[in-house]
Amino acid sequence: MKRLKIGITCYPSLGGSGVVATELGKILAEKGHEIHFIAHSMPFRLGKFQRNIYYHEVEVTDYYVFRYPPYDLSLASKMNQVAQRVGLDILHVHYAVPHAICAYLAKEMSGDGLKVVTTLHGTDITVLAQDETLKDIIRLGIRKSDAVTAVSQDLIKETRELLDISEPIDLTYNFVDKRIYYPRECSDLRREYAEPGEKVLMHISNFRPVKRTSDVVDIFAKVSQRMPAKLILVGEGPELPRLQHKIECMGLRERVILLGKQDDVAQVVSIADLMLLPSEKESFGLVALEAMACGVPTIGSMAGGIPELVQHGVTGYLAPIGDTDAMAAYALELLEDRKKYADFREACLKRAHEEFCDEKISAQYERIYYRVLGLPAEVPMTACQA
Ligand code: GMT
Repeated sequence: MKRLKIGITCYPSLGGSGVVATELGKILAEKGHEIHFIAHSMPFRLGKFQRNIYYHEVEVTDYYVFRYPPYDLSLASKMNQVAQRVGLDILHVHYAVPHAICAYLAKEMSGDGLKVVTTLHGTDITVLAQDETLKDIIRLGIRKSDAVTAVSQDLIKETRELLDISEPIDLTYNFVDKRIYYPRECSDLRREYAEPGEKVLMHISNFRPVKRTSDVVDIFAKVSQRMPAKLILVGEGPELPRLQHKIECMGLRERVILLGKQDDVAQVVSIADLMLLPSEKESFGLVALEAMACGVPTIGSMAGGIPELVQHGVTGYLAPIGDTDAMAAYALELLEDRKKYADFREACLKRAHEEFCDEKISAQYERIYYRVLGLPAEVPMTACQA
């Protein structure tokens, strides 16, 4: 099979999409492909040196006539330079705007040999495609890509509805590396945050309004009225100050722990009994998958692609958006029944490690690359072994 040269562009410091793009690049590099990250800063999950991985920083040209220095043009130019210099086969961009448009420009500059794959992650469609000023350019980016993938069936459906797109869109779910995401031994760490007998509920996000973090606190308050519990909040974002005020007002300060941003999510998640994800919009919910892979069930909303990941009554429970009474009742049901909790935990591990493992999903991406290049793809269908 031909070893590919793949350029990857993502938002290097942004949650789920940046994580998926970076982890995919690392896995493809392990498989022998040559990976070139092209971004304004080093993707935060890239970590230490790895064979077959290169990083190209985009520098923005400032000039006195520019009111807004044009990052998008600098990115397109850098993509073109890298493509020509190393002979890229594929530019795989994560997020439609501006990355798909920049890739289109780079392809126009470097020639048709360069193929563009665009992965839609969520708010590039569910929020930005609702904006009339951006709709046409997002549609152009999608139409000019050689292949488009989306991280859930729900996102595919929404893309078609919002943008009137009929071209094929491949489904490529988020994935976890099971060498990293498995139940870690964490009793010492857990003791630092919770007394023996206390349950630990957790929420991880960028605290944007779509995450409905106020619901997280309401669910927790209802649970902690019935059993000793702690809430651990991981991440930072615009809603956090308001949330802290709410926590104070509800007299929950002693029961809520704010960990801020954390890199080693697998370690942190392993101390939780339940993950809470009551989002308004969520194209997939990578954090619920990461929790699942560590044996932690999710209680969440039926938003977007969450039901494609969390099987109601098997690996977690889902309720309508905003129904915090139902979510709290489900949390209590699971936490009060040891046998049921153990069954859910086992189902979580099996599903995450078998259905959403890195080997399986990275092979799907490879097949898409070979397809757009018109090359035979002998990538095995699935190689996951729990
Ligand atoms: O959830 C976020 O706000 C971060 C966001 C992002 O753009 O990185 O995550 C989106 O992409 C992830 C990876 O595909 C998905 O797992 C998240 O569900 C999705 N977030 C939303 O749809 C809100």
